[in-house]
Amino acid sequence: MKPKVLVARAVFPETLELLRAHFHVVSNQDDHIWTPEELRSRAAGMQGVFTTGSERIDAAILDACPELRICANMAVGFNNFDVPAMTAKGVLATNTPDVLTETTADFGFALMMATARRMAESEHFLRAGHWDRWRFDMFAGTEVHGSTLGIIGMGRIGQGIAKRAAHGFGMRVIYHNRSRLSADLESACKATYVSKEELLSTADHVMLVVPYSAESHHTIGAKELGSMKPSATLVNIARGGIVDDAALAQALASGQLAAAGLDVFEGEPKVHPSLLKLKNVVLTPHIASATIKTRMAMAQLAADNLIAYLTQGKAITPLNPQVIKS
Ligand code: 8YV
Repeated sequence: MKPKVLVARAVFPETLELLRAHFHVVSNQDDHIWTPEELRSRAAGMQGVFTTGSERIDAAILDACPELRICANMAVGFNNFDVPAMTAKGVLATNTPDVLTETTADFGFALMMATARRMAESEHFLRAGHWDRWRFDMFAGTEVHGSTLGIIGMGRIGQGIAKRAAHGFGMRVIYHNRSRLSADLESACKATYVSKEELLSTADHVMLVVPYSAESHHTIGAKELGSMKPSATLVNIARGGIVDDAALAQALASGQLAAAGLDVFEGEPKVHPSLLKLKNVVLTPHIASATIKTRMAMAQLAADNLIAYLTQGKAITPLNPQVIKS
């Protein structure tokens, strides 16, 4: 009998077709947002679950689904997985690294440019019919080329952004990371390691690409915002919760910080109401990896992990490889 797999959100028809060739598939093609209880009852009896970053896999669902063997996340971030609990229950966790690196780096860079050069604010102004003349300082923003970019979180995506900045825009790149990169990687990225304090006080643009964890919660709060240059911009393409959004809204409203670009939010899809009222913030709905090609590659990799594990006991991108029996 074919193993049973739950696809927890709507996905590409091609992904479902591929999964159906190997599994008995129950899918949520109507894209209902299930409560944790609904997810639990639908996952009961399944051997695999295809998740996105929105579905939480924790001890409660693992207890309710003793037959579960793998959860394949269509995301590189996996803060929706309680990996230690999964490991304890012998459930494999997989994610989708690499396939989204360059696309996400493109978006981070684009969001920084849109923020610094006030693209969203000026577009709204034009559409609202307010443009009646040229002015010497109209939507004058902050320089990008030749300025200093500070990257917090120098994994694959951070490195992709550093290369774009240093090689394409002649920016000076400084970074802070839990561990320092090798000399080879630092030279490929033309990036200099500095303390978080030095980064915040020196950078003209700060980019957050750090994974979410209890440790990285509110990496940027009121204190950190207070140590940034008033002319600086802040971009978050990492995860909601890395920034204290209420403190950020206050800093943007008071002129303590020039502008921000946010693709992720605390408690998304809800957005802090104060942020919605501000002009000096560019807001996008968690789309940094959203090109058709990249999203298809992410879906394919999640599906391939399910197929490899449930049909051959192997995995392509395991997060807890220790559960795989040799
Ligand atoms: C996903 C992301 O689109 O990969 C990640 O970690 O944040 C995005 O690329 C999102 O998590 C939905 O799965």
